[in-house]
Amino acid sequence: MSEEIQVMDSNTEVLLEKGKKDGADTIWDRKAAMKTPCGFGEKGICCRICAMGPCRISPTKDKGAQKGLCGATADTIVARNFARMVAAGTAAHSDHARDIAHVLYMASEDGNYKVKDAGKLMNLAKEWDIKTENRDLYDIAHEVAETALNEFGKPFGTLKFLKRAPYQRQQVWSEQKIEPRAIDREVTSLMHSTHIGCASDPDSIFELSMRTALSDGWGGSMIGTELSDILFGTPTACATQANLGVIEKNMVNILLHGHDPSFSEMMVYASEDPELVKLAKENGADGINLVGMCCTGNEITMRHGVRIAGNFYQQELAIITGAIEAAIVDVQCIFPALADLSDLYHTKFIATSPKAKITGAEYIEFVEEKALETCKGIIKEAVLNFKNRDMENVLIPDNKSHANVGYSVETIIQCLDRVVNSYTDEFNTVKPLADVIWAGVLRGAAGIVGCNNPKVRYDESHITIMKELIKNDVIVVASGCAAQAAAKAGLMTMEAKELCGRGLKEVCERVGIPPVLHMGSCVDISRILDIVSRVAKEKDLDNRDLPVVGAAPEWMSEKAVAIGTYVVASGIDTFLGITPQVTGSEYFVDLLTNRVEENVGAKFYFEENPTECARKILERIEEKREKLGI
Ligand code: WCC
Ligand code: FE2
Repeated sequence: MSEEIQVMDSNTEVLLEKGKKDGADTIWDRKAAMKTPCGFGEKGICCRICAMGPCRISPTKDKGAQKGLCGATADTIVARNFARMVAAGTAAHSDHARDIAHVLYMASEDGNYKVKDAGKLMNLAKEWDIKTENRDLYDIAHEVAETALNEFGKPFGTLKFLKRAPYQRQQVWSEQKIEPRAIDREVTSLMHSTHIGCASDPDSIFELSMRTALSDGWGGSMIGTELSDILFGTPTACATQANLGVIEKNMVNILLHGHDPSFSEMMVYASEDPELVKLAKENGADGINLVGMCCTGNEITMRHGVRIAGNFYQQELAIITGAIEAAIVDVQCIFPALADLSDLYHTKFIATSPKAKITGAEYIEFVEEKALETCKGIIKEAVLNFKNRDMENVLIPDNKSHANVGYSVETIIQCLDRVVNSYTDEFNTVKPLADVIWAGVLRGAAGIVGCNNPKVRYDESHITIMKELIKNDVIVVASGCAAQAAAKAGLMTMEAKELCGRGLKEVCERVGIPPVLHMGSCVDISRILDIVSRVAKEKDLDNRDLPVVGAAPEWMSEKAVAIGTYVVASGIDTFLGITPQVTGSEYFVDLLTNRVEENVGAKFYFEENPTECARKILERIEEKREKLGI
């Protein structure tokens, strides 16, 4: 397998070489041009919240400025900067979810958007006390959508999904006063508290950050996942392929990159339109090849098996192949650099969201009311662009791996049902999973998520940690760009069981699953919260008691800061492979990596060395097992 990583690397090298020849400017060039990052920013001690500054706190104690003009210390400034990352991350996930809720609100029997998973809709309606008997399916859908939309701004009460957590966890939240109320309220409130002259107590700022982050994990993200499943179908196990080799030489290649499945789903349908396929053939191509990147890639591979071109760091490399007719994006994780890069090739770079207009990109607004029509128009542009491709300047690496994806909680439970002893056990529960963990066949579970970050070698931290864990009988669930790293490295195949310890290997064989399970996009980390909570409830325990961890080995985005914070606040230790910009305050570092455990039963670990990180994860898992006496 390590050979595979090297092959992946050589692909990257080859494309970078080509890029250089073509005059491309990539993230690696820009990183080199950036030289040493700003030391104050890196430590989180630059404050530009008001216009008296920017104020920079001297990193050396007793020398230079120790306070900003208002008197804010490094502890306050670091905490506020961290909090504002949480607020932005929560806003991004949740605003995505709000759009999905609006789409569910407009769904109809004869419209572009329909309810695909009526069972899931009914379950959610019941959970939310919405009447279902003798009611039209779409009436119910609309009321569910409206209820979800109210979660963003309701004036009273706390978020509905909090009740999905084990009651012990709900108690922790209540005691700590971090139960999130309405989602928008938490984001707004945190922005208010971190305004000049408001909160300065770092402990309090972090508590408020946890409350806001929880409104992401158990609010926005969970709404995003649930409603997407209702609209587009709950993912089921399916086969796909991953890596740049999925780009096809003789096809119209359309790269879909971004996040919102109401857009990408419609693109999948539109790409199957016989008229457009015919047009592609008339233009000399063999057909239309849709490939995905980042979370959009995850959404459409989970539900349709659409192949994954790559993860975050590969967005430029895909265009450098010279074989992408159109790179189409909506929101989040899109390099503005793609505009200039596309200009070097025939690639059309098309932005579609009013929330993310991009300088230099063509703009075709995606309007949900005319979803299919808009998508067909966009695909037509791509098809007509095929003739402009310079065939001489195409380089598609052939590397691609097989992967089995689509492991929603429902699908995992279905797989587990295969091993249920029907005389003694119940179907449709996570009990078999809890049982194998308790028996020690599996030592525990790890959720490995997040981005790529040029501070470390792409995908290497993800893969090193995953391989080390599965070797030691820790099952891995993955989402986001970490999941795509696993897919590319072949860790999502059935054959990957050969890399596992004896226990996990047996589980993979008997349950028929790969050792690393693709659970979806970044908002789908809510699925991970869901399954962990189900296991905890099965054993009448809190999440904090379970031998499970979260890890974001190569994270970079504000969304990841929100995620890490809600995972910790949910009672699950979180290992960060990139140290966040907080080291300017020893006090705040100690809070995140130590003291917070007293309050919520979990903490952050910062560990940049992946082998060491895996070792610490295993150690922590064993510690939890020991406490449980298992
Ligand atoms: Ni989620 Fe990170 Fe990928 Fe973007 S798509 S790059 S936040 S992991
Ligand atoms: Fe994402």
